[in-house]
Amino acid sequence: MSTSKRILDLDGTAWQEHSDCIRELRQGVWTAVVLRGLYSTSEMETITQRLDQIDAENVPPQNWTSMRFPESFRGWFLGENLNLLEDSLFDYFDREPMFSRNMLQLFADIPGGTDRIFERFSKLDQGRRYLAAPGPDIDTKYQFTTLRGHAEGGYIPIHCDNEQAWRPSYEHLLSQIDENLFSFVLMIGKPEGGGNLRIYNHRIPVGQRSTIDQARYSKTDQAFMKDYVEIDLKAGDLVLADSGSHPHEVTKVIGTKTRWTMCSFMAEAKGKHAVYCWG
Ligand SMILES: O=C(O)CCC(=O)C(=O)O
Ligand SMILES: [Fe+2]
Repeated sequence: MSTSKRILDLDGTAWQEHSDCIRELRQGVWTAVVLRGLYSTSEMETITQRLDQIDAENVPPQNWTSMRFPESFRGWFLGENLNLLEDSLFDYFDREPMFSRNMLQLFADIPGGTDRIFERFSKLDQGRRYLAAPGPDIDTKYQFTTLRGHAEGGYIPIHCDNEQAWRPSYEHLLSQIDENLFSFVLMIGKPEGGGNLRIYNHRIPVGQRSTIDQARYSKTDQAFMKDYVEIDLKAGDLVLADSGSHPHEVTKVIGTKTRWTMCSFMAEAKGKHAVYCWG
């Protein structure tokens, strides 16, 4: 089936008819589920202004930890991306409370704040709870998301998120979760052009790859490169993607407006009672 037929695009209250669509996404029925207008344009304008303001100060703000994508991607994070962390996760969990406070403050006057996202997911996943993945010690947890900025010319090259599970920083998390990762992207600030999530119509199930090299090699198979869909999100729209198994990328940002997104990786908890999130 073509990829565009495997995108579930839900406007308005249509999501109410799909209380099982995230399980379907995990099972490969859908490549992606799009939730239109989860936040209003004006709510996202407010957040964009705050993020641009943080950026304009041109020094990593004292209270936010920030990281950079590899230089050529022209992107950066507020909060810490697990994929780019060292295996020891030194101090990472100590910084989580500050990250959560910053997120609360950023969304302070937006009704429901970021809980709006996880409450909606819960309703689309038969009531399963969505929460930050628990850390190795009692009372610790993973940072539940990251905010990302991409400047003009910024992009993310083709990859599958399941590859990330080979990184040493996942050692503890992997003992808590099912092996198939999925993710969401909320468009906060839409660039003038480009910056679309492009998903290829090709699924590489977890069991099919036993090493990161195999995963990388499969991306060089040109057969699937012409068959893809680009998800065009407006500010306030969100996409859930089977990004663990589907090769995907972010197309180059056009124009000087920063592409601002919020993005979490997710997986079912072992035991399947909940879904764990991290940034
Ligand atoms: O920003 C996006 O649209 C996708 C991000 C992504 O693929 C990733 O961070 O793994
Ligand atoms: Fe990804």
